[in-house]
Amino acid sequence: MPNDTAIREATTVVVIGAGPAGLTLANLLRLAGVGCVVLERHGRAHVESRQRAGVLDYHGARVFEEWGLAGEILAGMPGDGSLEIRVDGEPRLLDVAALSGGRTGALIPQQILIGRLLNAHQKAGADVRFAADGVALHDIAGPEPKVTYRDPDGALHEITCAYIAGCDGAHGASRAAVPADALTTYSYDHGIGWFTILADVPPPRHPLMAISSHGFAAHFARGPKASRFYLQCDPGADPAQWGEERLWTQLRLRLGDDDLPAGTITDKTVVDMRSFVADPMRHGRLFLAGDAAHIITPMGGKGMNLAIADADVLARALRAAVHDHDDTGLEAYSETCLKRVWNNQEYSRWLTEMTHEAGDESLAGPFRHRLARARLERLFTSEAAARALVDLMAGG
Ligand code: RFL
Repeated sequence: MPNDTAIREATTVVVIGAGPAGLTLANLLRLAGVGCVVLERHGRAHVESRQRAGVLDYHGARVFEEWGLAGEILAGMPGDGSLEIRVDGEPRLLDVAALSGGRTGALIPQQILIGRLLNAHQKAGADVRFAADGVALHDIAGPEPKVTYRDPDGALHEITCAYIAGCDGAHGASRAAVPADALTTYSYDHGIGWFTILADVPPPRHPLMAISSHGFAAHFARGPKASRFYLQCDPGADPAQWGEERLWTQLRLRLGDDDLPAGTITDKTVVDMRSFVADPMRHGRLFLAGDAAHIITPMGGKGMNLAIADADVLARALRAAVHDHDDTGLEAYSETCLKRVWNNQEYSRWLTEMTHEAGDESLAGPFRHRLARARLERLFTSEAAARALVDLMAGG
């Protein structure tokens, strides 16, 4: 622990990280009457401008409905009623709303969700501290854990609490505070890269995945005037090698759309498709949630949704522990969340395999290429197969 004099404070839960997991949890704890302080490394403007995910699945939307937050968080956001899978330029539509019996989610860009969660929380006078430097966890296995950090003026704070929620993403301080021998970790490299851009291009009519021998591509809405595009590429590819001309040419080719307009590109990244799971998601009084505990590839759009689902389970468990001295929810937290995490890892892997191997034959060879094509075809010839897919899309 740092040895200069600290400003000593106390709360029930310290939430580390103001991403989807941390801000959902903080809002739910506020509604549950459980005191908490949120510590975020970055400034508010940075947190509110990070554009990543864009689909809240049915289960995620239900979380906000069940806690009475849907009006504030989801107002005006369109639904995601259909999915287009374009195969060799031929559009094929899955009516997700009909197949799922109306269990659809909402198209909401991650940064809008974050802004709304922050507004809802701060309007109620809640405590979110930005630019918290050097956040460190202490005594996490004991009865009275502490979290220290420096505020933007350099003052050291020490917050004593009953529980810590580690919601600080894949590279945060929380998971790193757990002794290595107390966690089993599982990693998988899918051997595929996704070159992704955000661009000022009108969104597609429906979320769109395109499969062809030129490689996988996808086009998703990110608000009324912006789109996120994904293109399969070599893992570790250098974004500098994807000049604008190559990019738009490849997108038009892979999406089978010669008329796709080129818009201003506002972000360019290469994502290597990797998965990671830490088990258990708890150590003593520290509970990990969201990307701090598990990373899933963007295929299937589940990263943000798993973060929200963890926050819901943790908020309910903490409410019971704090108000009713009932620890059963906390005891079950890790197992409950990991069941969902593995189910979604399998979904993401299954979808990755099918959509990539059905395209470029050189990826996994001609035999698997044909297996993937058969799997794909089944979605349009077997209602049971299509329903199985939309059931996973709904989440839960
Ligand atoms: P986040 O969003 O990373 O938030 C963690 C927060 O913790 C802060 N932090 C710290 N604060 C204090 N002290 C420290 N030591 C700290 N270290 C970190 C960070 O500044 C941050 O504010 O994790 P969280 O809340 O678990 O949420 C996870 C989701 O954000 C993530 O799963 C998704 O963004 C993943 N993802 C996608 N998910 C989807 O559901 N659908 C998508 O389409 C989708 N597309 C994407 C994505 C992720 C991408 N990235 C990360 C490359 C597209 C991209 C490009």
